[in-house]
Amino acid sequence: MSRITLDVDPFDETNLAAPYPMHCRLRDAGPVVFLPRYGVWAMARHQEVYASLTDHESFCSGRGAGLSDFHKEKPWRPPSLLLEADPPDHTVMRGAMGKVLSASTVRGFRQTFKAEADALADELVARGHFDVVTDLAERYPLKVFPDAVGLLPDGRENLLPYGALAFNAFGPHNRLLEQALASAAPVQDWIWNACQRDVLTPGGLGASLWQAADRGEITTEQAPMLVRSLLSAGVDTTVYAIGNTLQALSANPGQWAKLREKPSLARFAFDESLRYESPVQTFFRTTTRPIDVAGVHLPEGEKVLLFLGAANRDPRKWGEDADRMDIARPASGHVAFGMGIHQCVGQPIARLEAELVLTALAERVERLEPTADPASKPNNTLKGWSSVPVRVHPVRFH
Ligand code: OVP
Repeated sequence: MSRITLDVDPFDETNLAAPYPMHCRLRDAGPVVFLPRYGVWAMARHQEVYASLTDHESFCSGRGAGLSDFHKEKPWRPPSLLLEADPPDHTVMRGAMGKVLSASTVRGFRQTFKAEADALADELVARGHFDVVTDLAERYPLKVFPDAVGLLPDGRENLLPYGALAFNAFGPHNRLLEQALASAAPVQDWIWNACQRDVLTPGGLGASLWQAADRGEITTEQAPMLVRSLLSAGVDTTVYAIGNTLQALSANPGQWAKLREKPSLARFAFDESLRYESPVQTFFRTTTRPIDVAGVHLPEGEKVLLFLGAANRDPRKWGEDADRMDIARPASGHVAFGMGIHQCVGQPIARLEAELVLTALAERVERLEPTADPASKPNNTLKGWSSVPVRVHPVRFH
């Protein structure tokens, strides 16, 4: 079968802010299409995205999870030992990180994370109106996660700019990346310092990674790199995820009502939100060998752009109402956390944060009403909002 090409720019700011019409074009054009603008291939249907994510032998991560091919260009920072690595090296790092972020460790955070969620919900409901993004989705993870890692209180304002940089850097060298790079040097220096053993609080996730080095499971060079992964992947992702979930629920009052009725649906509501508006929209892989995809030939060494956010709205997988948010829908099988050996290792902590925030609000808020249109936050990889103003109608007898 011959190559289908499509002249779209997925990293153009209009498409980043409103990607869904472009997703539809990409999916309908074919199972795999060539984007001449960047010289890369793209997959936007669930079937092919899922198949590529679970075939790490043919679609590797070691040449970068962004547009840049690490065989051809120098990476903007030393590559992540997790995200930008392949077996067998990746396997060892994943083992160490998986142990540190295990379900049992994360269970230990529940009490403190819940107290913070409840206190914040009390404060915001008492206020009557607030911004879902700046007052909640940014504040909550920025408190509980750095505490869990064991960061000192000073300098935490560097975390969001660093995340914005890391996620813009997966895209092309456009205005967004330029802006993020402009003041990046002190931010990068602060982050690297925060990864060192002597500044991490005992008992935190960061210290646990250093203990893995003491036990010889990883090296003392690898330990700070894995702490860096926590700080790169653990903040913005949860900020966007919580923001997107509450934006979608405020725009769909019927869905909020369902959650109100049964707050134990919080975890399902979160999965459906991740499907409906995926915080991480795209990642790249690189072909390790010539490979046929649905009858189309891809050479070795080609970048392939995987549209996680489009796969999660593919009507071929989800049915004709794929664009509707429905917290009662079985959303499992979404690829918002990826799939296969690289599937999000921080899921337990992300899910805990979301569950506690959603439950705290669902218990206290009868109605979550938008008071203005949400403003989108442009990023080459992340889809989300910079501002989502709402008014809350409190439950009478909470
Ligand atoms: C969403 C991710 C994102 C950015 C950085 C890293 C991981 C890392 O390992 O540094 S996964």
